[in-house]
Amino acid sequence: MKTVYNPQHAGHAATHEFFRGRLVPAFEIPARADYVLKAVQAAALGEVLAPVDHGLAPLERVHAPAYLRFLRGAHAEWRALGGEGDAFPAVWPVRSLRSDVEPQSFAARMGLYSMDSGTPLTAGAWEAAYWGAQATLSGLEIALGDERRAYVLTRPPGHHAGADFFGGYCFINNAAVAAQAARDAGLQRVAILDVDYHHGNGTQAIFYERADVFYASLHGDPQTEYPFFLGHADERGAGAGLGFNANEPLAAGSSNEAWFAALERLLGRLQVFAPELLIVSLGVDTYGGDPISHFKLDRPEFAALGERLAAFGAPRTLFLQEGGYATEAIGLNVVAVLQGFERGL
Ligand code: OKP
Ligand code: ZN
Repeated sequence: MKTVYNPQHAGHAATHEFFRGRLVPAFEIPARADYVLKAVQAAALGEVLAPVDHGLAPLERVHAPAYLRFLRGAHAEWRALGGEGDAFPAVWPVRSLRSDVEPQSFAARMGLYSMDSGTPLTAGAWEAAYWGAQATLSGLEIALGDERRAYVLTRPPGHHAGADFFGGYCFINNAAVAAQAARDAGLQRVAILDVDYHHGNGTQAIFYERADVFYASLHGDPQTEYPFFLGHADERGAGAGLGFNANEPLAAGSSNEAWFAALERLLGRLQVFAPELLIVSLGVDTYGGDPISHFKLDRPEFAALGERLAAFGAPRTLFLQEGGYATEAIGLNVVAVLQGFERGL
């Protein structure tokens, strides 16, 4: 399988993030992608390619242009105000406050365009996220061609980012950009299977009222796990999209048996949908050793996941890197999935 690697990820390098009101060492760090790249090369998974620039238009198909404009200039604005280091939001337009007027204040716009304080907006965030989306579009082209599959190695992740907000370490929703670009390329039915420990609230929200993109996710129950405010089992889509969203929340600490049973339920739903392209939001924070998550998958389970996805038999499959914070283990866990997939083909 070919890998498209986003080298610009390294410019997004937060040292700290907010957690329980304190600055703690950041979890979403450049070393994550470095370890995966090393593992991909050591396993001789296949060619590693650089992203091709597809411009801003495919991002604007998913994200509000005003949000993208803000994001691109945000860190420069922060610096111009005398800000040092990374920028963090601190105030949000919650219920009864207005979010239809863009305030002048930078602090206010940080809140308008975000969902949490746990996502440092670094000097390199825009370039990293922009080129991550370009790597995603480049991977999509490979998957839509003779290869039929590809892996996109990028960070920051994307699945928490909504049409007009960042959060959960995410700025641009790569899975959504890929799904929309596939639709624009003429595919009729696209499925996104999100196996990251966390529910992909951004991806779900972007396609919630659409029948052409099926979002399916198994994740830590939002009653106790981030992102807390979305990802429940009763979220099945709305309007034309009713029946095209499926969530399998699992209690923190759930067994591997429970995890694979939930995976089977989702794949059963997707089999009926018969997608022409399967996009896998591949977070490996389901690993037993992950420092911020509470499932128990290990190498054999990651390999079994890959094999199962091959057996699913989608005509085309695009793997996108999402979470995974046991830094040194991420590479081996990701490669286990991808090699399992290749074996299962
Ligand atoms: C992003 B992805 C831990 C706080 C957790 C957000 C988690 C985002 C996970 N200090 N905050 O889904 O892997
Ligand atoms: Zn995650």
